[in-house]
Amino acid sequence: MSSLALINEFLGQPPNASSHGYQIDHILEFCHWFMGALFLGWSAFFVFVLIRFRRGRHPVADHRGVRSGISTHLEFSVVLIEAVLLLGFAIPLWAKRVNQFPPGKEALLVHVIGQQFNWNFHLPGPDGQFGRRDVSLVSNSNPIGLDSNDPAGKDDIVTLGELHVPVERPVIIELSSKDVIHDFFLPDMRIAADAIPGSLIPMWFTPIKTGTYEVICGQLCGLGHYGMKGTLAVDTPADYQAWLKERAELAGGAQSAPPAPSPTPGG
Ligand SMILES: [Cu+2]
Repeated sequence: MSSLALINEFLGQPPNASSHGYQIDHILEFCHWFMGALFLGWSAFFVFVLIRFRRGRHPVADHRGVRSGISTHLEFSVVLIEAVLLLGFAIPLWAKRVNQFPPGKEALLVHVIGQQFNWNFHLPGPDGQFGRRDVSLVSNSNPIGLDSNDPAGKDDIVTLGELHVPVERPVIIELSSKDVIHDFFLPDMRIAADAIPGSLIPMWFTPIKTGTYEVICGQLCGLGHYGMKGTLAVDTPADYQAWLKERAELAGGAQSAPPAPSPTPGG
């Protein structure tokens, strides 16, 4: 077992399935080995000090203090390694992940809307345009408040708890919440971000392995938090097209069906 697989096992992390995930894994791995070395080093130093300055040998404390420069050198090396971690790994990774989004044309844009205790996914459909959403239209049958009078929204795909994306294509997520703070967490893709009511939070990843992955809420958001789960299906391009077609047919079927009775305002 490689040391990286060992750390993943130790942290209970699933194998990485995104293009940037190995960078996260490597920094986690490095930090754990570094902290392990610090722990052993400082523990050994502690034991050494207990013995070296025991009462039997130094019955009276003196005021001269430490003469050797060894602790200064040790402290300096720790600061140096931490500076390398921060400047060499953490800041470049952050800059790449947070400031450099893939070009919009290349990526698949998805709206993710959290609510107690579900994830709603909103895709623009074949026309590539999102329909208008209005909070006053939110109901049990219309969980994201999609405006049925907006032509851009006619072919939109709205799913509850299940998101499909094609493999090897960047996915940009625009995250929001209808009620409280949630956290959209895709452990296999090594991304997570808080969904904050009133804010649109962008995040992105590129899935590199097909399969079905878990979507979880990473922020305690109420009594049903434990059940706030969904699935992310990473499909081959052909499977993804088939899924889109299936959803479009479903949406078409729903449109030809008689409209569901809606509560009359003030009634
Ligand atoms: Cu939640």
